[in-house]
Amino acid sequence: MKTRAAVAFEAGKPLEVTEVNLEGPKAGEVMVEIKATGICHTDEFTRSGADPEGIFPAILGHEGAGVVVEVGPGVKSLKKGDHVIPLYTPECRECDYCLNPKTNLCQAIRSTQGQGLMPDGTSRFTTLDGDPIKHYMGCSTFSNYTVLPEIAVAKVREDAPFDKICYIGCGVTTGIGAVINTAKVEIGSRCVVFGLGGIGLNVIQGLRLAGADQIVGVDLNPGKKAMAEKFGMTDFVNPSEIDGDLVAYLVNLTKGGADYSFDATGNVKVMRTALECAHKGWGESVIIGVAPAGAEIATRPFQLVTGRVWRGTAFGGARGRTDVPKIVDWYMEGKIEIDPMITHTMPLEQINHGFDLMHEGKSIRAVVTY
Ligand code: NAD
Ligand code: AHE
Ligand code: ZN
Repeated sequence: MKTRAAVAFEAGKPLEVTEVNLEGPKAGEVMVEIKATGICHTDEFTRSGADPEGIFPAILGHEGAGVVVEVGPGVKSLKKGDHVIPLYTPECRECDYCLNPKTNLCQAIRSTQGQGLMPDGTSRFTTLDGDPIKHYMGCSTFSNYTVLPEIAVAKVREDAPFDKICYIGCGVTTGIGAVINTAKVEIGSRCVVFGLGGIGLNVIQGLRLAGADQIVGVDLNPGKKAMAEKFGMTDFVNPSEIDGDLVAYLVNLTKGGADYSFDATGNVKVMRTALECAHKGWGESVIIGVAPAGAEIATRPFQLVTGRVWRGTAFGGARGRTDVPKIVDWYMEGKIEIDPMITHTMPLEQINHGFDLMHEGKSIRAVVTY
């Protein structure tokens, strides 16, 4: 069949909205009509050419929601008409990783996924001239229709609005999960969040849920302050307005250092600051941001010798098929908020405008609806 998609033909170039061919689902796969997709900074990271795993041409997008329209042979857990969220971190429930409670990083299809292919080593997308187009993060939600492995699909309730719950496919789950699953923040904690974008705001919302006493937000863009306050930020710090050492300033503000700090910028210098503002003896710093090819983190080993812990999280430590439906329930029950963070909604034809808004610091989440 043919479908409309925004194709990344070359690194650093705008996406091209065009018709492409999509083959039907093979064994263990389903076809999903994507109804809405968010634009995450990771899509921009790959579009820009900074992603060491970036492959072109590809159909990007990994923060979607939609409806199953066809199931391939052998699919057991999904049927036509199911409402679903695609998962870039699948959950096969069988691999060594899924069987180990210490991780959510199912590896069942990671190697083909990283090559932009379905688990059988082929792509379902081609141009109208028949040239191959790669999948992205196993999702390719910047296409109106896409094909996904069954293990990379979370079934969700049918009364939840697609144009809001698409955000649970990455940003909401990553931010809240970093707090609840990865850091396991305790009531009364003092915390610092670097980067108040689509991920950082959800870290803040997670910290409020977890009962943190102090939630310091750090961002170079003062325009992010009001929204972060709405979600629970208690103190705002703009590094460009601080005289002297930012680490010392934050340690003083948190009365000795953060119990937990989070990087949601992808900047390795910020990651160092986040680690070093953590409390001596017990402070933990969680890296969420994704850094460009060649970038490396550094600190003095003494920072770790003296009790700080440096760790990272992917998809907020969530096991998608199990946890994503629960997060959709939290949203529908009013336990978490999503709507105010979706600052812009647009048709696929305007997707490049969504990327511009991210660059200009004007959006939290831009969502494309089909
Ligand atoms: P975003 O563009 O919405 O937000 C980034 C924020 O960081 C912006 O508000 C920006 O002003 C701020 N910022 C940039 N440089 C800064 C600096 N030096 N100091 C302070 N603030 C600074 O991006 P997002 O969608 O929230 O994504 C954030 C990061 O998280 C990206 O690197 C993205 O790739 C990554 N990410 C990781 C995961 C994961 O599973 N680990 C999931 C989603 C996103
Ligand atoms: N391809 C990049 C890595 C990108 C990365 O770390 N992705 C996160 C999800 S970001 C979602 O917005 C992730 O899930 N990582 C675990 C994994 O297996 O990719 C690179 O640097 O090579
Ligand atoms: Zn993302």
